[in-house]
Amino acid sequence: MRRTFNEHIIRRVSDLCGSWRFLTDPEDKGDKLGYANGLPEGEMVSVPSVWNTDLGRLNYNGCAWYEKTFYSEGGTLLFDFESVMTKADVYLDGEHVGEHYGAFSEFDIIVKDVKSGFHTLVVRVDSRVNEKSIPQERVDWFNYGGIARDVSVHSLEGISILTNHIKYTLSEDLSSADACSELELFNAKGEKCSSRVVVAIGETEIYSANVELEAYETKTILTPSVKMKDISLWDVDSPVLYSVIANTDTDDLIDRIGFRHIVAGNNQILLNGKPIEIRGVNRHEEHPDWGFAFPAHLMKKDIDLICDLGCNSVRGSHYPQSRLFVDMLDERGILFWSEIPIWGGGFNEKTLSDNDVVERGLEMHREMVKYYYNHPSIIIWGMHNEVWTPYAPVYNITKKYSEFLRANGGNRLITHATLCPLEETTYEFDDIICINLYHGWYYGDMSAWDKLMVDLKAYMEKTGQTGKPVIMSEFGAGALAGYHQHFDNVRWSEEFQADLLEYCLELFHKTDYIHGFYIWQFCNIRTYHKIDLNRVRCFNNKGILDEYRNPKAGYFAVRRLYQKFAKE
Ligand code: ADA
Repeated sequence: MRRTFNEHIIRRVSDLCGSWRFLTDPEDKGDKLGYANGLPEGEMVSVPSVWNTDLGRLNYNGCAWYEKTFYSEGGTLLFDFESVMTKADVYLDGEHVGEHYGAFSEFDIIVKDVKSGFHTLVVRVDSRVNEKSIPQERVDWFNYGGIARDVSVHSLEGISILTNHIKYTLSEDLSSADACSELELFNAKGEKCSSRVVVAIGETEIYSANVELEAYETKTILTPSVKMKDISLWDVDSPVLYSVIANTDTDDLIDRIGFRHIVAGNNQILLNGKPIEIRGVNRHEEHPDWGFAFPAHLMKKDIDLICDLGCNSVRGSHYPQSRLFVDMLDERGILFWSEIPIWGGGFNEKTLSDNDVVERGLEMHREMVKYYYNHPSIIIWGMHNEVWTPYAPVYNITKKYSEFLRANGGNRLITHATLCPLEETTYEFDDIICINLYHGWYYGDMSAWDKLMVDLKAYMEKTGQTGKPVIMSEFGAGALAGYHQHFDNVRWSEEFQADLLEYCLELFHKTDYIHGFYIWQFCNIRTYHKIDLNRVRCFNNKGILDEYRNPKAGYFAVRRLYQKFAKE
């Protein structure tokens, strides 16, 4: 498990990253051939990785098998997978022990009664897309396949802690918090078992009690609230984090929280009671050499660049990004928008009416909340991106997802990114209105932005949304790195992109009901070769950095304005 700190001191955890045997299965016959018991052949690859960045495999889309041998003293084991792209079937010593769908969601699989000795873990990975997939085939990023984030195996003994969400309410003056813990406990023993369970936030013990569970029972406990006085807030200029340690007699789980409050309304976004303007970028967690198996040192570099730009926020477009990255944002006081990969352009009305797809989306929200709940940097949950909201079923989906997030998502703003701001039917479910538009690039000229500022205000009044803060969540233009022009309006030049971004940022910044902006996009990304939107080189070239993080003129234009706005 890659975090910036150790999650366990008591629990025995073995890292399963490193060399795995790997075999592609283009005809999908591995099941019949018994690959689940062990691969007959294969090359050694390094996990985490995606296979498409290997020589000759860029466009391989299908099944592949991974095998790893490991030693365990046995008992109850928990296998933690941070990201398998996209469908995973997991086999232990030939037995199917679990499966998971969804490229960017972490999941774990518990296996009981494992014998002591060497074991073979086999994972069948299927990257193919069908009519029930999230995202759909038509998407503006590359559909990589592989085991893209870390894998580990944990020995669970006695009463074990599966999750620990710290819930708190701040006093009006923000100096104290009523905090409690929602603990998911599991008895890893095949007989009744009891243990003392203790939870502490920093130096303050907020819970200590004996808990008894039946054999293999899972139980969720909401502990009583405890007042914590004189707390330090987590804020952008002072990101104070508290350790959270949960212990049983045989297990532990360590995490961190930050106390902060976010609210939107009355034409402002207030972080810890103070108005804030969001200065952000959209970031894919992708690199041409590693795909989605993104190295830690590059995460730090991305954040250094994001800070250098003068940003105070990142939108994790369009899926949950590594928790390691979010840990780094927690530590550096950068606000984060986390969303699931419902990328509207690929979804037609029929798919959006399909109950399996809707439930799959809900499950992705559940997983996002489960693993990311404690991160203070996450201030926004995104439900979907550019789904065509005038479609009838979208109203119900948005209602369903917003109800789930409101009930379970903690103190966060809920939104979706729309591309039809003047036809929207679902603003009522949002705390902030988020708009993706490409005037001056795909359609319209720059004056269309000025007109939008007027029309949107009128539409919000008409639909009863006045006072809800607006964020411009995507806008931008393609630029080929190194292509320069003296003349105005030469598409694909770095100057064209820089001019468009400057125009937009200055306009949005002076518009009273707009409270933030996320540039599309931080850096170029590799994309789906069939997407019909001028993807020169098969990349989306709207990055203000190229895909290797070299700056274009747009980077310096944005930096000049963001740093200026930050000082105002
Ligand atoms: C959309 C979408 C992005 C990207 C962008 C573009 O707004 O949300 O993922 O595809 O358009 O570059 O066209």
